[in-house]
Parts: sequence; structure tokens; C-alpha cells
Amino acid sequence: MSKQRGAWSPDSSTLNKAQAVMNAAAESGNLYRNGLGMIASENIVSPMVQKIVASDLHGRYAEGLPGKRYYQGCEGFDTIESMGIELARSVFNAPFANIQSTSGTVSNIAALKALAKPGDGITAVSTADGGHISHARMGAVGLRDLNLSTYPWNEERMEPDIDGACELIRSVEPKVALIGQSVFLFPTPLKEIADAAHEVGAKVMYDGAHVLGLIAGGVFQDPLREGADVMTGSSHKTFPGPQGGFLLSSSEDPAFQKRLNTAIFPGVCSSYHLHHVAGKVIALAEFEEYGQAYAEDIIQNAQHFASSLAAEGFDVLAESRGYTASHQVLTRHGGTDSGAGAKAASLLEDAGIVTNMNMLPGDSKALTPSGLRLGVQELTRVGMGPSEMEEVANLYARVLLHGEDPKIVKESVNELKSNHQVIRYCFNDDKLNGYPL
Ligand code: DSN
Repeated sequence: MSKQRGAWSPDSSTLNKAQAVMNAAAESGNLYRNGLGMIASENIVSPMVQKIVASDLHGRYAEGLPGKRYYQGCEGFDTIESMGIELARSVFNAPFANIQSTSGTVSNIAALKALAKPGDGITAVSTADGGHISHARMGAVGLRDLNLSTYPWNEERMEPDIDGACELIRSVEPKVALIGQSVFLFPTPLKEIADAAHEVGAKVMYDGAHVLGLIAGGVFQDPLREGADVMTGSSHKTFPGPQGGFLLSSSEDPAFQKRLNTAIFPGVCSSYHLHHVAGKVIALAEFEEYGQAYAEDIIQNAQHFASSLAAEGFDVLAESRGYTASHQVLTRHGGTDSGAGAKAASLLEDAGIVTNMNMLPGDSKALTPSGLRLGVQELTRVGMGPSEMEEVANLYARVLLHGEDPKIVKESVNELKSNHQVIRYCFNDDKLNGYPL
């Protein structure tokens, strides 16, 4: 007799297996519909984006660039992608944009393919200090077989130690100086790093995955004007589109732009998920209209949420800098490597609040860290503001500081969320702001 796996077993009929998939997807949808999605790398997509990602485009191919295709049948899609390239250049103020990449990591692999050869050097933030796995030997950096040197980290300021980073770049003379993290509270002082990198002939690559919407909204930093040659990013975090990636550059050089395009195709993508590209284009159009207001509201909410958590008695990182200048807030829940961050995340999930445990400075084990990384971009998207941020901080305190039964707190979570069932900062069918979920 085979072992039961949740709602299905290997002996289930194929129809029952398919039904189990539908049920599990509905369960996941209910969790987020009734609860609070606070994972800093996630977001929800607008109704128009939802519609287009379920369109016929999901099954189609379009290798190449608009007007230069390897398949027939691309005329309609050429219109979409051409418009998307122009919108991305305008939204991100970038001379070059490729919108085909299927994720932020795929954008990173392509950028590293364009900028370096196996055996070349690269400098980056370590994963322990918040660098993304694709910046590490276990990820894209290893895949390209690059020699990694990591920047010293300033724990007080929660950013690379700038003098130390410049010194490192001047001493190892990498081909790529990579900047950006997945734990990203503050803009990186980029100009000095870019000066050091360019002095030794390195290109500056800025991974803006988490903060892309904040950059485009003009509320974080402007990497392409501060010295970054290439900016990569996800299309589904603070930039609120469907899952996917962007590859952007400040370069006007057609030869360099061609290198970036060919790194995407044929470099790392054949099929590039046309339905998601079309979704990105709609999200870009929506961002042109509403993005600045959305980005400003995210920052206001993150800062208010952080100070509300501190007022409740939580240990919130980076107090001396006002806690955060992004969508993220970091909290510490016990001693280094205590695993208290993991426990906190699990208790919060029982209360319908979805977060992720995270390593903080000093932690050495990814599965038993002391911290939580919290993002407010999704709560902002459903219209929550400063007063709701105070309410949410209080819900955290009830679960994590006052030992209340998470199942009881969940009732308050559900009630709060029931008043926020409209996705904002996007078009709806009547071209009005706001649309029922
Ligand atoms: N691992 C994701 C994050 O949560 O930051 C990004 O890929």
C-alpha cells in the first residue's frame, strides 16, 4: 500500500491527482486571500495581468527579437514586445532593456555570461550578509566558474563597508563588481564602488531584484546614473508584475547591447514565456500610471511598520538609520543561530501571516537563523496604510511577545484582511483605480 501524501497517493486516479493540484492551488490562494502575505520577494498581480498570463500566449514561441524571428505567427506578439521594450526603457530610464528573461536569476546568469569568462574574478556581497544565492559559488557565479571575493560588511549600517569594498576591488581587479542583495534595507553608496571598478576595468552589475519598483518609482537610488553598467531584476517583487526578469543597461553602445541580447537568446532562453512577457508589459503600463505613488506608499508603510514593531517591543535592526529605506524590515528573535527566527515564522504562519526566516549578521546556519525578513509591498498593494501597519505590528506582538494562541490571532488577521480585498495601483476594466480580487 503506497504512502498517502496529503490529499493524494500514487494510487489515486489521474483525475484525482489533477483535482488534488487544483485543491492545493485553491488552498494556497485562500491562505493569501484571507491572510497577510509579507514575504519581501512576492507580490500580487493586477486583474489585467492575471487575464493575459492565462491567454493563448502561454503556449507560443517567439525566439529572437521583434521583427527578427525564427517562427511565423509572431506579428501580434512583436507589437507587445516592442511596446514592452520601449516602456521598460522609459520606466527604468534605461538606454537598453531586454524583457525576455524568465526570472531575476536568469537575468543574472545572462549578465554574467555577457560580462565575464570562466576563471574571471567577481566581487559581491556574501549570502551570509544578504547576497542572493545567484551571487554565490553555489549559484550563477559558480555556474560561470567565476572567482568570488566578498565585500566586508558594515553591520551597523547594513551595507557593504564602502572603503573595504573599494580596496577589495582595487586589489583583486575583478571583471565584474556586483552590487545588490536579497536583504536590502538601504541604497548602496554606488558611486565610489563604481569609480573603483571602472578604474580597474571592471563592469558594475547592480542586482535590483528586490528594489526594482522602488528604483523605478524614484524613491530608492538610481543605479544606472550612479555608475552601474548593467542592472538586473525580477518583475514580481516591488515591481508588481508576473514572475520574470529584466536586463537593463546604461550603455548606448550597440555592440555591448547586442552582447546583452545574445546572452539572453540564444544564451540562456529559448522559450521565454510569452504570456509572462505580455504580463510584464501591462505591469509596465500600469507602473507608468501608478508606480510612483505605489513606491512612495511602500516606503512610508515599511518605515511605519518598523517603528510600530519597535514600539511593541521587538528588536528591529538598523535603528540608528531609521530601520529601513526600502520595502523590507528585519527583526531579531533570539541569539545568533538560535533558530528563533524559524520558530517565529512558523507561529506567524499559524496565525495566517506569511513571512520568511532569515539569517542576520552573526548567524551562520540558513535553517536555524535568528531573524525574520518582512516586506510590506503586498499589504500596500491592497490599500493598507500607516494605521494598518500599527495593527499588523500588534498582531505580531500578540503571537510572538504575548504568547496568544495563533489560532485566535488568526481571527483578527482574517478580519483585517477582509477589509482589504481590492488590488490597487493598477487598471481595471473601467480604467478606474482598484479592482475586486
Ligand atoms: N530567494 C528570493 C528572495 O526571497 O529574496 C529571491 O530569488
